[in-house]
Amino acid sequence: VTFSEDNSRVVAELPTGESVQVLLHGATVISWKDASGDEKLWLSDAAKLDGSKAVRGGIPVVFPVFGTAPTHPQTKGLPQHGFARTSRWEFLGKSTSESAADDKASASNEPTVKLDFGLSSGSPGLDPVARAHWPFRFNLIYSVTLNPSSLTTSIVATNDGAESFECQVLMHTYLRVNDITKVEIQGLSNAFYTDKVDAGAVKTQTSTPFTIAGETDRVYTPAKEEGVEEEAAVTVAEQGRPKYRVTRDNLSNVVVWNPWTDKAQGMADFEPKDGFRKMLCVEPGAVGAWQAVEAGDAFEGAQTITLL
Ligand code: TA6
Repeated sequence: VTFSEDNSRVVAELPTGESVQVLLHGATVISWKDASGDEKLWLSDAAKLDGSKAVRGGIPVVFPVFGTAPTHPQTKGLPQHGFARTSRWEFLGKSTSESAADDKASASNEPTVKLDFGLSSGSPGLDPVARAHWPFRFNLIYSVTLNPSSLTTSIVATNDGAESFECQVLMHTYLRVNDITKVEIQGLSNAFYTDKVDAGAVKTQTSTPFTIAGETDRVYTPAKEEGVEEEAAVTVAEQGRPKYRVTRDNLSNVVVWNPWTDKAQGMADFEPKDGFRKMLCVEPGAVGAWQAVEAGDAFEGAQTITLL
């Protein structure tokens, strides 16, 4: 694994050629490439990478609130999507397994690199809005794990204080696609969703194939298959060929978002303006309900995006 770190980002490349780039601002994954250098994440040409605002693209980390919660006493003072994506995280280190020798233990036999990032109530880089409006003692560990076929991002949110807090967690992944009009989203049929375009109406995903032909902003709560522990997978196919499989661990919701023309027009950092044709947000999260974290306890959640 080749590895480089400067004061703004961490870059890691596997011996097989895959790479990942993580900005310390927001611990935002801003690039994930396969062995041929093909970029898997969408990043706006006008994305701010200087820490002045949340990154438009890649995988912003949403914590402790998804959207805004004006009637929620603990988080009503926070900006949209909370403060994790606008704080400067610390790089805690990396662990790799790259040669077959190392892999004797793991059956995968694949080179892997894991990058760990931390943010806590005591972090110098914590967005001041957190101290002012969310005065809980917390610690976040965010891990980014790359192997030749997948990228996993996981978060552990620990309550280091004496009083419990409630939080929401989401990984706001901007997947790159070639042409959104040729994309189909599979695995959500019959799933309930709250439609944020249609003023929060609760609906059931019935139209199959699920394609995107306009502004789409839906919070899904996919049903768990009878007796099956893990969450149902969501597959993104393009021109009939499966491209990404998104699996979730302890994240019961999936947000599907595409801003389409007007919303893209309205975002200053969304460039090019027709870039919505090249992206689809599939966002695993725990956002349908508040996750209570008791003193000393932790909430853990993860997503894995597998290249198909
Ligand atoms: O994830 C969907 C969403 O909540 C949309 O409603 C839209 O607001 C999007 O997030 C982007 O939010 P941002 O604060 O990054 O502009």
